[in-house]
Amino acid sequence: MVVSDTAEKIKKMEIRGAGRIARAAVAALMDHAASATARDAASFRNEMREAAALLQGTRPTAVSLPNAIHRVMRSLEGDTPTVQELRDHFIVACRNFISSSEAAIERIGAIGAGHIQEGDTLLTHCNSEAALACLIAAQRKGISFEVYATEVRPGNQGLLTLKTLNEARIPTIYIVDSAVRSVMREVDRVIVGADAVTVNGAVVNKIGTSQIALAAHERKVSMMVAAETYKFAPRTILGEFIRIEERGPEEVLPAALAKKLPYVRVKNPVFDVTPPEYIDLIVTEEGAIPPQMAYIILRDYLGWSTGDFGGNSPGATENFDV
Ligand code: RI2
Repeated sequence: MVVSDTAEKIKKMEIRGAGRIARAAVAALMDHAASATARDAASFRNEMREAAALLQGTRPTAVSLPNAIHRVMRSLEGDTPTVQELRDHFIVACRNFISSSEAAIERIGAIGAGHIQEGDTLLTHCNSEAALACLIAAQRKGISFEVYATEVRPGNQGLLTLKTLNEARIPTIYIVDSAVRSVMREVDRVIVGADAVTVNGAVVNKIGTSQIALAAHERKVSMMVAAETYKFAPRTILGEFIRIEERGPEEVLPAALAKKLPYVRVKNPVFDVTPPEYIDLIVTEEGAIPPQMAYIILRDYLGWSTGDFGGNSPGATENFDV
């Protein structure tokens, strides 16, 4: 797909979910590389940087997006004599990212399923392929359980979750977002995805997640997060915050109605931050960790340290919006 089309679809949330947008962006860069017209390595790198910047600017919160772009853009570093070699190298890096991202979901599913027990009642929020992979893998292991799935105002991503759970024949109860605390007494564990994980183990996920975590904490219900390691945010090592995306008011209040209410204004933050104290476990493809181990993932598995942020390499990290 053309880069600008993919960028538009990510912006409009026709392509959504932190993992999916990362793979879609990398797939678009791969197509772009295949059809790039540049005749020398320097212009090829520039062409790819422009495309990467367009994709990276689409949604500010999901760290999977800049992390994925950075990972493939890194393959353009070094001395590669011809455009063809550079292109081949880049395409291999893109394919590797996409397949490792898919393998991570499988692995998270297998690890997460080990934390689901016979007869459990779970609760999930929004539509996370990593969280759903855990539920589907548990179902395949023959464990019986049921799931509360939230509606997820204003985007209604809960409907996507219902469809997936129904296809997997997992008994599911659909609730409005505000019913979470009422049903928490029946819940054994909460499982959600993540758009970003900070160095101190805080989890940024769909708005409402932190309220769910509070309600779970109150009743000592276990809170599990399923997240690929490329959702861990390197620049939080420097103390930077994750920018929380705010989307348009019309997603919450129809424009025609808003016109009749001149004293009313809408605030529409689409993510919130759950502090590590309210999280029991983060299931990654490298294993299930307590949130306090997030720094170890960034340092030992992803190889980031505070000294990594000064350079101006292709896919430069200075554009990371985290
Ligand atoms: P996976 C989604 O964001 C949700 O917040 C979801 O929990 C998270 O990405 C992770 O999803 P949005 O794109 O990567 O719906 O696990 O705003 O699919």
